[in-house]
Amino acid sequence: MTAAPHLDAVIIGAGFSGLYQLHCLRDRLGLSALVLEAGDGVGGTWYWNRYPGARCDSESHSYCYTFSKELLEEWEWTERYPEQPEIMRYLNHVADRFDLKRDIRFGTRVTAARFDEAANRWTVETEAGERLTATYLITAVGCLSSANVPRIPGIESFAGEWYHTGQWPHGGVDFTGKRVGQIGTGSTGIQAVPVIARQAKHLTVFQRTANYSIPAHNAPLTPEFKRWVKENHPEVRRVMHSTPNGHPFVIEDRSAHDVGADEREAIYEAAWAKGGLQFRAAFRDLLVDKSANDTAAEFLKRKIREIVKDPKTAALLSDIDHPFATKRPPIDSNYFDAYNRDNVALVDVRANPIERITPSGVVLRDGTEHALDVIVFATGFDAMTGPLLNIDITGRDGASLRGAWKAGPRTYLGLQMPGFPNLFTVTGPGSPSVLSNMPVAIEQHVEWITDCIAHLRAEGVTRIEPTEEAAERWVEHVNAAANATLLPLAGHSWYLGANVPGKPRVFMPYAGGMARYRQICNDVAAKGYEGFRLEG
Ligand code: NA7
Repeated sequence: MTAAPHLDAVIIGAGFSGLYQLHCLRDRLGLSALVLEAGDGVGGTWYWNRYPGARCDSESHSYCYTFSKELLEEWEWTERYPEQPEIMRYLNHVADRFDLKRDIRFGTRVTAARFDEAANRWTVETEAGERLTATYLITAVGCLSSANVPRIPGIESFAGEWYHTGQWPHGGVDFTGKRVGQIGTGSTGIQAVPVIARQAKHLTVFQRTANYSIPAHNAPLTPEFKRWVKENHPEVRRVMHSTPNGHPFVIEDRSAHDVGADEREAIYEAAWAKGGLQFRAAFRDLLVDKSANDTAAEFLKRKIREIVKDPKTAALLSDIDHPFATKRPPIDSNYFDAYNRDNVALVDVRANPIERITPSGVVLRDGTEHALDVIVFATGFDAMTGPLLNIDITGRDGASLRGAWKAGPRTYLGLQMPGFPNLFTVTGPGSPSVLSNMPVAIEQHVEWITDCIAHLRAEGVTRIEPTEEAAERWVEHVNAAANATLLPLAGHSWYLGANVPGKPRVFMPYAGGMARYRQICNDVAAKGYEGFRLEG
């Protein structure tokens, strides 16, 4: 038997994280590195999420890499929020510009990874049965890449077509003349509804949890703005690095209680008119003080009632059971307006859940049947842990990651796990990840991992893994950071794993803020990788 090919590093995933990680390890450190990617192209989450209306909620000038001045200067976004095809063009441009594709193996799904203690290396196995070994294994698998299709009885009997938004057919779906049912009203569902409604004969939206949404006010970028971005990218980057969410705007340093009712209303109106995630930054205490949050929640619920003409539909859409922004706040392009169309109907599946799917449609608990030609599952993801646990990862002493995370993810800094030496997770659970503008979180992780590996090699260290105590303390800190906010009040959010039956309820992302997190990671490195055990 010939020995498995050996590399310094294997990276799993060719999205934002994997591409930059490859560039850093190969072109900065001179290591041999290979990316294994299940898709047939780069893009990660964006490669798969091709549903109608798929668009990023971060503003385009902040949804990009900042490591290369030349890249910042040559790339030009067209709209305020980049649409999926434009993000794909961007990532392909990056991959080509830095000549990354020659070290990416597409169509290659990693199924298992095992740490070989004697050889001090990882053996990675692919679906095709191929084996590779690597000194460092870096997962760049994304946080929202494992589609959650609810197990509704009878789904296999459905005579029409059904699709999950995160596994959308590359050729698109033609809804013309079709009766479409969409399950789910998260960020994805809210983007898809108006677009599907324009094409379908009829759209029925099955809503379990009503959601807030802020208008995106998407529009082409003006030449003046594009020029401003090019001239000011160091400043844009500085702001993104200074804020808790990694966005290019600062959170106003005022409480919702510092101003009178009229002034507060005017502030919310201005934020609504501006649109986007920036609404959340109108006051500093919206995510920590329930009564402050109530003022925003009331404003947004009122807006829904003003937009939606049918009072029953408006009441259902505005009957929101969680504080504003405690679930990921969607932003939209005419979502609520879509319910004013004659061909769109809203069905409450909180009071009357979906019981089964038949060959001809969806049946609710009370026996009501909705005849459908197409079902769209905008039902989200087995977030953060799902993509990692889909790989059968075995660390030291034969311990599996699935076993180690039985009660929920345990990491140190969201970067490493005790018992899994030389395995790094980009934007893993316990890091700011989904609470941050992703490219900011990704660049920080990739750069930290790269510096760490450079340090290990310079010092002749062959193994790095966190101590149990460091992971324990970090998990406590992640919990404390979440509990200092209102975020845990949304008991059914995917941040808590509550959207997947049987998944442990643990608040997964680090809510202490990206800027603070960056400082913690820098301090850990400056103190000789405090909390990690370095051997060799
Ligand atoms: P989300 O935010 O998890 O939304 C999923 C939606 O699907 C949400 O409304 C769920 O209701 C609903 N859902 C899930 N399962 C069911 C069943 N069985 N029946 C009815 N409704 C169901 O996923 P998205 O894709 O929208 O967004 C994910 C992230 O991508 C987003 O936050 C951005 O960061 C980008 P629930 O609220 O659980 O009651």
